[in-house]
Amino acid sequence: MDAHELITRNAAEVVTEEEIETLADDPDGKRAYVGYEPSGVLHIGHMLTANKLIDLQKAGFEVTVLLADVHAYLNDKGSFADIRHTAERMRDQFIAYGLDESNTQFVLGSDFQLDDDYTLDLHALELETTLARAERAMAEITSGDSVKVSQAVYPLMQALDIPYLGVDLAVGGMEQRKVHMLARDVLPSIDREPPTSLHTPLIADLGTGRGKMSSSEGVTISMEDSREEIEEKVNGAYCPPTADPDPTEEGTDRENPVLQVFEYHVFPRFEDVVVERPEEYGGDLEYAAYDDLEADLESGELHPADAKGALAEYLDRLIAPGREQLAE
Ligand code: IYR
Repeated sequence: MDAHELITRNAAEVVTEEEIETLADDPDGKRAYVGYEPSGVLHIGHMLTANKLIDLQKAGFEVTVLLADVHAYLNDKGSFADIRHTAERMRDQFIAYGLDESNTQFVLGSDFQLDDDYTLDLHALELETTLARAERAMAEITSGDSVKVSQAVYPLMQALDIPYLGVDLAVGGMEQRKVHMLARDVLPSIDREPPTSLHTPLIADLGTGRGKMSSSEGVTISMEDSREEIEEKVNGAYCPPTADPDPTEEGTDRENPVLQVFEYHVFPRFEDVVVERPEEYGGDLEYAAYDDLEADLESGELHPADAKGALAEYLDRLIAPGREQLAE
């Protein structure tokens, strides 16, 4: 796989394609980052962008993980001391998950976001941005009904992180896209380059195939799950024998989360995926590419129950190192 393919595979969008091509052609010195609000333990949402960071490392990027403690504080995730503690635990889990330690820089937001220069630049961006625009940028990041001033400051700090970390590429889930668009618009006002960004798709809730999988509601997979819990969650997952279930007039309102997890979590991390089956049901199936597995599920060659059995096995393999790390 060439650098461009590694960078863009499984991305929902890149902004812009031309800028990504230039980065792909750049042989060295390129840097990418993702920021995470430290809260709870690593879950499947964090793992999706971490997979992209692993792709980017293979494509020659140096990677920064921002443990965004100040952002978590602004987003009402608890006391600053507790958030700090969670950030330390998260770092170890990312390494256990497979980020190349020699090529990953972990940075705490509070290491630079409280500096004088940063604060003055932040105030300059505040002058450039309407409250309505900041609020729109946060629509898919916060759930609270009443907007606090802290939530208006938050996206401007996220924009400012990009030049302060000196990165060429900002990575995040699709829910981050409006913050990155805001960054493109406002950073030139303080003589900074508009940043390039890449967004990963949102995965539907495992139980229903609707909405988005998150740790706060519905069924998700986290580093704390035991093998048995993973099996239970995957066995209960919504998995019709098609990738495109329940099309309605307005479009498709349900996804097949089992297939999505195969596509975005399993295939990027394993060369071959084996679905074990007893001889009497046709024996094991082996897949080198996601599309073949999807086609077999649609044709009926692969039964959803067998697909789920394999999914639980591979998820367990991905999670086991982090689970062991947490137990230490
Ligand atoms: N908004 C992210 C956290 C975050 C991301 C980046 I990229 C930053 O520079 C700072 C914070 C979230 O929703 O988790």
